[in-house]
Amino acid sequence: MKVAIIMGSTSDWGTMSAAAETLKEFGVESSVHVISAHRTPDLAADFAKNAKANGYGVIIAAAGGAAHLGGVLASMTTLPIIGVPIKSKALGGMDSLLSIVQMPSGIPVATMAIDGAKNAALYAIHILALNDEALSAKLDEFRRKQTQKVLDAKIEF
Ligand code: RP5
Repeated sequence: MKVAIIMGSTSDWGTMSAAAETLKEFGVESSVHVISAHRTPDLAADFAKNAKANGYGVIIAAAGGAAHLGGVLASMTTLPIIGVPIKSKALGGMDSLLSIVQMPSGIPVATMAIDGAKNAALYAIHILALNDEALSAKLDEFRRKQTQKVLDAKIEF
């Protein structure tokens, strides 16, 4: 299954390219879309309603400011939505974070850290790995290498 990376603006790509890179490293097919909940609401609805039928398994939704993109998409699909709050100019991303994390009961959106693009991709991979043993093995190997890197770290002083 594919992962959709949806961003509210092209200006989010500098942050979200890390998600695309991580998915690529794991061999997970993804596509990137600029869809805004407020600037292109019809497109947002169309994408969410057809995402499952179009072969997507997870949607990553990144937005800044009043970041309602993830919630809007989640209202129209039962695919898991992973929200990435983009660091905003005015409030440093706190507005984005709170807009995503405080979803009212009934329509969940998994919320990553501010600018947490890489973890969004990893979380999507975790979800897809539930039904994909080869992908699950890749995650194990990723963790093994990550652990080894910490164990090998030397502090020079
Ligand atoms: C949101 O507004 C986008 O997700 C972006 O993070 C923020 C600013 O967008 P631009 O004004 O840069 O297009 O919709």
